[in-house]
Amino acid sequence: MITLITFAPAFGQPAASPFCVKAIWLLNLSGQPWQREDIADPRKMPKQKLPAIRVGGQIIPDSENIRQHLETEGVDFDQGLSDLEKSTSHAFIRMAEEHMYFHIVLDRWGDDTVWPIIRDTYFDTIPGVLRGFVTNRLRKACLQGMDRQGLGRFTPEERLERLEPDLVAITTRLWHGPYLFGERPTAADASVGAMLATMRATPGKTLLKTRIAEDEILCRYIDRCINAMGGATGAPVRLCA
Ligand SMILES: N[C@@H](CCC(=O)N[C@@H](CS)C(=O)NCC(=O)O)C(=O)O
Repeated sequence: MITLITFAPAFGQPAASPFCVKAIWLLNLSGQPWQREDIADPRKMPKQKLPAIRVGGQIIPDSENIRQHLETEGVDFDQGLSDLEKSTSHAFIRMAEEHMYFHIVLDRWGDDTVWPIIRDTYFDTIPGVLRGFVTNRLRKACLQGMDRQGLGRFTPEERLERLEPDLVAITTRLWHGPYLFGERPTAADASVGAMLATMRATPGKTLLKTRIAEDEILCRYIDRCINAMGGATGAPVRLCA
């Protein structure tokens, strides 16, 4: 059986990380039996990140590689999509994972009102006296990374403005169907839906969280994704052939 190595549930989501949520949703869509193993420290993982899966004694890191593994096992996440739709799907996934994701990082790690809640949720296994010291270093490194990436130099208002066209692109597709590519969730929904759900689940009242939480179309889409692909428990459901 596949074991998903993931961060623990947080803020009503099946995992703290949107990439772990995506992996959970892909596993649920695949119909394959799987179990989860929650860990707090990813440093022993091949890419020092989560998610990863353990399968047949091998560890496969990265949600994209997890998707590829499931596809080599015969799962078709994009069943019925044309080549044109598949190329658009690819672009949407990259938009979600290489742009929208960084807005989540800054919202959670950069906002002084949100950070204490994040710290005490993500790092609750670190004893109180050490927690501040360890997490201050981690936060500083994270925000330095975001500064180099560039988005960290934007104000929250500028970030929201930068994100808006992504949200418009998603909403435009949702005018045409319940999921990004029609009547059934596909791989793109696992990525895009997981990012939006994570934005909405962020504690506190940041500009980004409020923007998503007050958007009826996006909220209904997030709820559809959660209902179709696993919900807060990550309980497996069968949707793919
Ligand atoms: N490209 C990776 C990204 C995974 C990723 O960024 N995971 C983050 C959590 S959202 C992580 O494990 N961070 C821990 C760290 O960098 O120390 C995927 O698709 O799985």
